[in-house]
Amino acid sequence: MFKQYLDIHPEVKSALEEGKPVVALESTIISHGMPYPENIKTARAVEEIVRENGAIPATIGILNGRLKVGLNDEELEYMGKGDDILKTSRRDLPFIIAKGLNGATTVASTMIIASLAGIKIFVTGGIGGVHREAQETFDISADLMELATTNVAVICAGAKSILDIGLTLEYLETHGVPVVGFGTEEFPAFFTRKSGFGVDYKVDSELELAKALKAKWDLNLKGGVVIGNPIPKEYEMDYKTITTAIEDALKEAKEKDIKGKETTPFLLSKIKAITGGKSLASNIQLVYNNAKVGSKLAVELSKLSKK
Ligand code: PSU
Ligand code: MN
Repeated sequence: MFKQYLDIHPEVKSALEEGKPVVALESTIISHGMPYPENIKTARAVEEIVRENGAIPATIGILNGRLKVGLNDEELEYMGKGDDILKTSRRDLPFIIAKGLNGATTVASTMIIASLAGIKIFVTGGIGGVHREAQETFDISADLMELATTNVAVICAGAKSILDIGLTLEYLETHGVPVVGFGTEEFPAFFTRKSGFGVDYKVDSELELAKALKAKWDLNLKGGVVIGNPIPKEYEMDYKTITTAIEDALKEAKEKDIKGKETTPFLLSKIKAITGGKSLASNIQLVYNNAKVGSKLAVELSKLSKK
């Protein structure tokens, strides 16, 4: 039934049929998270890193209402360049399809589409979460609900402190979503390795992670896992610089009354402008680092699944 909406790239399709490791990648980070042309350059490099580490990349997005699992060169370019690419989360999917529109998928909708295609591992930069002052605004990303229900593991560099990281972790705990640190006891804060908040489990190898994922899903414990992989030290941002930038961005968002789906893209582009592009360089590097871990994890998981 759902297959009629999916266009799975032939290379991805045969990899999935043969039980080879496949890694899903999102497109909101391309269309709304980074400027052109760095976005496309990064997206291509990430796909290359996935290949170098033994897996097949499947960048997910929506073109003319079709759910694309794996984009060709031209399609990827359009995701980064087109001016009619709508940020698409769970609630938007049916309408983007019905209207035949173009959509960039968020963590939530990428998880949904990956899961429909049979992909278990998804690499991105950062997840959405509970925004600061959510007590007043009710702004909680649909990414969190998705993690509670959809069986896909998300490798990220943690959550940006544009969010209330503490409340984000509480929400995940309530919904039974494990939060894991890859080689760390502390949940990373995207631009920095530390957030001041601990993880549920520190895991030191991709194999150990793969075993935990297999056990979770063998036991029918539905939902995803958040794997926090800290940005490499050499690309980490100065704590004070990034904290000030985030605070300034939040202040401006409030003044301009930015709301709903515009909030996250607004904050991301403000932070980039305030840091003079430094944050973009870090952002790119942390995604590369996540692609490495995610691909190795996909390789281990596919080996375990064959046993
Ligand atoms: N956080 C980042 N970079 C991003 C996003 C979040 O550091 O690009 C994107 C992801 O696609 C994520 C989405 O799923 O923003 C969350 O948006 P919202 O807060 O509106 O749910
Ligand atoms: Mn929101």
